Amino acid sequence: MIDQKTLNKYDPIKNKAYQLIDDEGKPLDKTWKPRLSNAEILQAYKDLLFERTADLMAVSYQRQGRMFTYPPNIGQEAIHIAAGIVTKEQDWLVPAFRELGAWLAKGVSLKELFLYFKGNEDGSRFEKANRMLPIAVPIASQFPHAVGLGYAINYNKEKDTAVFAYVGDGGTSEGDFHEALNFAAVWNAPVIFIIQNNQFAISVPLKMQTKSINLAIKGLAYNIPSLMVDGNDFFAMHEALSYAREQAVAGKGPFLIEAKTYRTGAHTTSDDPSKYRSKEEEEHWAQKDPLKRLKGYILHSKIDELKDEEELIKGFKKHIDSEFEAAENHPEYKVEDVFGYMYAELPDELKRQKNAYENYLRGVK
Ligand SMILES: Cc1ncc(C[n+]2csc(CCOP(=O)(O)OP(=O)(O)O)c2C)c(N)n1
Ligand SMILES: [Mg+2]
Repeated sequence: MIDQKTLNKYDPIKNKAYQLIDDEGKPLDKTWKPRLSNAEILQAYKDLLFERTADLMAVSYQRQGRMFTYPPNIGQEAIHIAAGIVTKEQDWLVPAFRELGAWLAKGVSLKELFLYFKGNEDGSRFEKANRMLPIAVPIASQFPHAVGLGYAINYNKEKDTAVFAYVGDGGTSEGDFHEALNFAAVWNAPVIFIIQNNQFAISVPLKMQTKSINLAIKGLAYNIPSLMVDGNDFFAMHEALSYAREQAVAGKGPFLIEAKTYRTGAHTTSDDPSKYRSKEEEEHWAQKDPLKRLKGYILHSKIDELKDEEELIKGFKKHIDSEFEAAENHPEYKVEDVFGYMYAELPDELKRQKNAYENYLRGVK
């Protein structure tokens, strides 16, 4: 359990990440017991496996030319699944663009996900996801919105409600990040800021992004309790997020978590990371893979032998394919919808683009 003593021990100035299991999934402290039941742990593992399977298939659909782009989540799943468990129906989810498992837990369908990355705005409708903002590609622009929601929760005296807001390591260099943290603290807004520090902003490594010793330390300047957590350790993330939410809904204001992780895949399907990072680095982080570590824990502690994994993946793939088919069979958006709603009268340049696109669709050169 996290308490004030833990927060002191892991004061960001000490630059030590909060961690509960090692790279093999063995608890660092033998007396530690998870706050989740064995059945919940097993379900979490299946959810991690599902996110990974869906994510790999999404990359594959894009490679087949059936989707425009996609930002892979591989390597960051422990953060998403832990957050999915902690986030309640009445909580707000304020996404960036790389938290697939957390979206699914909120009720986003894979069909919607695929439609979004096929450029169809119906993918942003989130019909079953209560209280979730749209995916935010403009880096860190979502953070002030998260604080506004936190302010509203206080203003409306909503009980047992918090905001979970995501940003990347690159996003911490944006003004929006700092403005949001400042006002969240001033307004005592119940916002849990989650920085997914996956070591890169496209090709820019963390050391070129900041001179700070870590990213959690940025919260301290705004007097926000902050914790650097091993983001590939499912249990450490679950503990940290649970504590952060308990504090937020108890009226203690915002909390910041730096989840230290690694973007195992490319930035998006348009990127080739072999141009800017080494095999050694990738191998170092592969040892810390979140799925491998949780699997290790389940096997060591004899929760399950995970014998039906292949069957499970087969079933997942069938479901994922059927969701993709549903996205492909969804009505196409009209060209008018792309150009129609910004200007009363279309400027000449956009008229030219619309015309060129219509000709392209008609096959006219
Ligand atoms: C305001 C803004 N500037 C630049 C970009 C282009 N861009 C897209 S993703 C990205 C890097 C983001 O890195 P990080 O915040 O670490 O998130 P990650 O992609 O690693 O999850 C950049 C610069 C953008 N989308 N928005
Ligand atoms: Mg990053």
